[in-house]
Amino acid sequence: MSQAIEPGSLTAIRFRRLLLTGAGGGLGVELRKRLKPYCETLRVSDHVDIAPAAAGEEVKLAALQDRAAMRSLLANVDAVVHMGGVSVEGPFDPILQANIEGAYNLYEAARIQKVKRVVFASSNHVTGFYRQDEVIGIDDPVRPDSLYGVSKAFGESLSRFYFDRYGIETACLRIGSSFPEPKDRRMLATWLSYDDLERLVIACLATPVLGHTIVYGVSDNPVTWWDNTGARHVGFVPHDSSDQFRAKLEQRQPGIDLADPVHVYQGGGFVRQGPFE
Ligand code: 15L
Repeated sequence: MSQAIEPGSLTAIRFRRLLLTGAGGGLGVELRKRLKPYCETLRVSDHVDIAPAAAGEEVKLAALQDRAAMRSLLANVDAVVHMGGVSVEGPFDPILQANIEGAYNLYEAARIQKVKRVVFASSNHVTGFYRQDEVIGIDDPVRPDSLYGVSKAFGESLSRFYFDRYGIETACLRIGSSFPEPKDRRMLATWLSYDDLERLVIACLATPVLGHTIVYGVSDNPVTWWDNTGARHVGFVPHDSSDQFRAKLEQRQPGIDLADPVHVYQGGGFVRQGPFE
């Protein structure tokens, strides 16, 4: 089923019930609209209030660190798109609760409720301490650039364990910069359009044999640091490119100071945040 996937198209893929966590976050709000056509019921969740249920939706509030709530959240779902958790660098405790304990609770709930596929929002910050003059593949060792990146590396490792031990398939999406358009020159390399985000998530849900895989979430940008060759079985083919924004961003940011680690490492600004204690 890895045919070309057009955003918004009703393909052969149709789930009975999909769960989207983090539905109130930036990408969650976007995916909430976009996943709906692919399922009979979209269960959406967050730990804070989100927009009420529309037709074909169920809203369930649950904190990721609440093990019992997570267990009931995953009941009767075919697959999970896990966008929940802390999505930026910051103090350790919230990251510990949402991204580390939360990931454990999610996978334990998946095991107990017999959910067999998860699309896990990881991040490019798992490998943010590679340099911008390196092109890395999905099997290169992790080099997190932040506590946040470390927590996502934990989620990737945990999901690997749940695949090897219990057969729960996961795609770890090392999402680049998914915004309506790239905001700075770094994002010319890391940008993932919303349409390509949808293509990526649907490809991961639709591919017949997913296994456990890492895939960089990035559009078809001319400059790239990430090689997804090892994840070709997912069938993700990005269509968009950051090139249309290049002139504007180069004009806005004409010089790059290579003495600044922000411009040397793939993780950009994340590499010099903290410490927080
Ligand atoms: C991320 O992981 C963040 O969630 C997002 O806010 C962006 O900062 C992105 O990485 C990025 O690297 O641009």
